[in-house]
Amino acid sequence: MSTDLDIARVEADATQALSDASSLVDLDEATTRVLGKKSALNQISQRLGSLDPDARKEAGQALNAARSRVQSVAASRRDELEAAARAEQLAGERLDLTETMGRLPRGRLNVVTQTWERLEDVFVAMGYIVAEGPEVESDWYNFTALNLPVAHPARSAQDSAYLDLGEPESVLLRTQTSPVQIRLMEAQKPPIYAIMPGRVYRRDTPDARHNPTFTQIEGLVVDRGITFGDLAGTIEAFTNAYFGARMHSRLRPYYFPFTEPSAELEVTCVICEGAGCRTCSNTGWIELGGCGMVHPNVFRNVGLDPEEWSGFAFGFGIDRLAQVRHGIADMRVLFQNDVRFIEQF
Ligand code: 2NM
Repeated sequence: MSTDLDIARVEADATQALSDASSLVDLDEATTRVLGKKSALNQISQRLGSLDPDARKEAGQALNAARSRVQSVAASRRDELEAAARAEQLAGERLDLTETMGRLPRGRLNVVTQTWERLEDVFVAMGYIVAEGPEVESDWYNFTALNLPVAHPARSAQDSAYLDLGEPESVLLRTQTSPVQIRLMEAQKPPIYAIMPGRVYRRDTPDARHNPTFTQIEGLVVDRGITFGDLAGTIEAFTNAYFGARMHSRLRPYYFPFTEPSAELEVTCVICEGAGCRTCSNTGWIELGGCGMVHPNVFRNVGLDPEEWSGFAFGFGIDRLAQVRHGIADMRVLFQNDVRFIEQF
């Protein structure tokens, strides 16, 4: 029998059958047919036993070589068909979104939120953590712990929004984010390097420079040996990081019950860069907030020894900062949700 010829023909037929398979199901069938138990290749293999040893060896090698070539044809045809099936599946699952694109206007963050996030970035880069706390506060956290005397005008129902809860005038919407600092000092031992951004509430009549609800960012540092120089340096570093290296800060004596000494915090006018203009009333400086060294009574109120720890705190309005930075004449537009305004940022 002419085994060589048989092998060559069977291999050619098998290769053809595999190449002709046009789907994975076809290919499975063809593979069983050309490589399985009842395949022509297998039948030749069974017939080898009747050959004499030399011829058997030679034909056996030829048969094995042919089988492995057929196997690799089957494998590469499988790769091709699988890739084609995957491409077809992806094409079928494709969603046509062209109708929605360009039609739904893209939303954006309010300019106050953008300012808030930029401020967080600047302080986080300086190693500060961001702390948050409740907006409904007790008289203790909002005033008493901060060394505000019982008769302080800020406590009056005229300035603060008290809730009809518990004892009269004992629960209110926080008027500043400082209560978060009290909570932080109670909760963790110094060193503390933290900022507290958040919404605060005062009973103001809205005008160009005031909203009864506004956002504030305060900072607190408590460590050993912190000085007023550290405070001034930190404020200057912040001013350079946020406004740019050409802008500077200055501190002017002021009074807050929770800090001693206290200072008003001003930065170079962003409009005229210090030359003097209407926005800065010709002073070259814009008032942003306040700061000071944490009052010893505040430390005592949270159980810290003022002989061991010292620190500084600062606070400024986020809305005011956005107003100054973007030259917004009237603050009320920040919350009127007029898209013509919102779209500009
Ligand atoms: C400001 C200005 C100055 C302040 C002080 C404290 C605390 F808790 F350490 F006493 N918190 N915040 C502070 C000091 C806030 O905002 C204009």
